[in-house]
Amino acid sequence: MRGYVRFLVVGLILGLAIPLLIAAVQEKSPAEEIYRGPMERDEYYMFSSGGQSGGVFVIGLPSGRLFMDLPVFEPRAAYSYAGVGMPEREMLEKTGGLWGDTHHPRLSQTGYKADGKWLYIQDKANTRVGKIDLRTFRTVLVKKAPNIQVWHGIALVPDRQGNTRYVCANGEFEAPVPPRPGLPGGYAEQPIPDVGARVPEDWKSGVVCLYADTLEPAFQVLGTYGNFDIMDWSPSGRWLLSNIYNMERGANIDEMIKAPEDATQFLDVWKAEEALGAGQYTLVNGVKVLDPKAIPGLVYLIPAPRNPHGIHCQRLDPRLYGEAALGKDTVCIAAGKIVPRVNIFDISGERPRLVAQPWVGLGPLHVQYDGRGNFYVSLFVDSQIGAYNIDKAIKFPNEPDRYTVDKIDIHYNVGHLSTVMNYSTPRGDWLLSQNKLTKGLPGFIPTGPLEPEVQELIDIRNITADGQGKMRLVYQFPTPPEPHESDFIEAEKLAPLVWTKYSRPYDPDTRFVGPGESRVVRTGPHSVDVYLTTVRSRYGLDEVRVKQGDTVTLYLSNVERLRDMTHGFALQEYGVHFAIDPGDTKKFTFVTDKPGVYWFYCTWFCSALHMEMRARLIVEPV
Ligand code: CUK
Ligand code: CUA
Ligand code: CA
Repeated sequence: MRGYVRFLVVGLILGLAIPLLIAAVQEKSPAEEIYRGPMERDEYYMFSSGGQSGGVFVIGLPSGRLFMDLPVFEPRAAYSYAGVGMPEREMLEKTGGLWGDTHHPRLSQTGYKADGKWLYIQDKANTRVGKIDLRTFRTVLVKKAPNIQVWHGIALVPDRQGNTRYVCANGEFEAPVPPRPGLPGGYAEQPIPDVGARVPEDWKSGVVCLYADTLEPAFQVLGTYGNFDIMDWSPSGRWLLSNIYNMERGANIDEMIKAPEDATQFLDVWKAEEALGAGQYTLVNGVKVLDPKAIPGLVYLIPAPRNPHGIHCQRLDPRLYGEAALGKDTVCIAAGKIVPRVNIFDISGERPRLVAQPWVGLGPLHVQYDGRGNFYVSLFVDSQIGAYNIDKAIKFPNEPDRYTVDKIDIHYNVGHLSTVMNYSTPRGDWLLSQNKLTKGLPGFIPTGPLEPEVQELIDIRNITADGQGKMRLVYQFPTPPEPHESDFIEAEKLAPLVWTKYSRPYDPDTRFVGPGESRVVRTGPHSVDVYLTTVRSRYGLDEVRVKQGDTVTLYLSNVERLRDMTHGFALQEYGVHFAIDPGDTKKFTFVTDKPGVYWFYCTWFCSALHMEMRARLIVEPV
């Protein structure tokens, strides 16, 4: 009898334990990994540049769900951004225009970690940068960078405590500095030089750093030695790295790819700060410009693979970042578009040095890290991503079989690749392949000759610290054109910082209109101020009476207290449309040049009586 009980008990235990053991060993299916069901939140916010869309896509990872098409350099009525007559529009018009070409988003950091306060993104074409307040997900500042033409690479250089201090730019194209008034390029009095195959000797390109809070220029280091492309900062904040192509100074592609090598510039930020303190600068256009020839050790140029593109540094645990603790793990890797090799730089010493040049595959563009000792390279021509072990690549740079961990096919032609949290503390879980060409991908429904971009989510958790294991493609999701790169923050960190309602308007001169304060005030023979509230389901006035030829300044306050209770304001014939979030006040100016009666109405479906939420603008003829 006892034996029978024991048999039963053992049988029961085994019966329960074996399926559990099997479940624990079995990998989750891709669907289980990425699917977020109803009421299930993503683990990360991913901020992906919008490229030609001129803004930033806010995407949840790992699900790939698109949450917001955040406008920065383009107006967008849905988000009440930069409509005709609004102050944000003036900010855009003054700095270059109503479109952008955004490539590299970066999140501000406190103590070397993404802090969820600010997001920065450059506009390559118009040489400017936008600053986004992550409490409201709205662009609050746009500034043009001085003395350069075309802002490509970006870096957020921290102070010695790891707090974001500078937003630095690579000015890519050569131009006369300072730009002189008159003809484009500044040649008002002198003849315009015949550029031919070479750019003129005195045309410059280089680096400018702005203070991250105000976006006012801090210092600039210009050169006459090529085109400054991608940029990164070393974890300690000491080195600012720029990849430079076209050391040949060619003005056409044949010349630009002639020389066997180009260069990576290492700019010593701490030395730059010393030189600024010692007054070793000249003012150009009001900007403090440091001359690398006059300040020894300010920049080092190290030969890089021909026509390099990506330069990216490994970031590990922030506690290791103190200057003294910079160890052998401090590597930065540059990729060369034409040479199928990457340069591994060791930046732990007083001067950066090249330690290895391993072969990786065709068309290497960008490099990322998993924080466990491996690096990943996007191979545009091979349409692959390669994983390589850092230590082994340094020890055996001519034995790819020893340091290559794995390669995975992507679809197709990857540009950037992004490991989660790569610019703060890499998680080593997901790798995004941000592909350039979809080429009729079988799984995507066609959308005309232009297809959406495809992002591929790759599981890298199985790649070990000693360089073993396989990558696994788990998901493909479309994005509007054209993400270049992404930056990440934990959802649990950022979500609590996001405001549920506004506590102040964008424009500090804008006055909040409280409940019961709606009114029309004539301020002059041809000017009228209109104060108006919105709340479900009516505007504060049923009719607004003005005269033909009046300049109307409209202050519109949303007095709702409930998160997400946004209202709209669309006025036909006057081209007015904006949205207004809870607690916010919008200021808007227009001229009543057309007499008549115009209904204005709410464009956000806010209540069961949303259709009825409208009122009249009466423009009396004179
Ligand atoms: S660049 Cu787009 S693939 Cu502007 Cu970062 Cu390399
Ligand atoms: Cu307010 Cu619809
Ligand atoms: Ca070259």
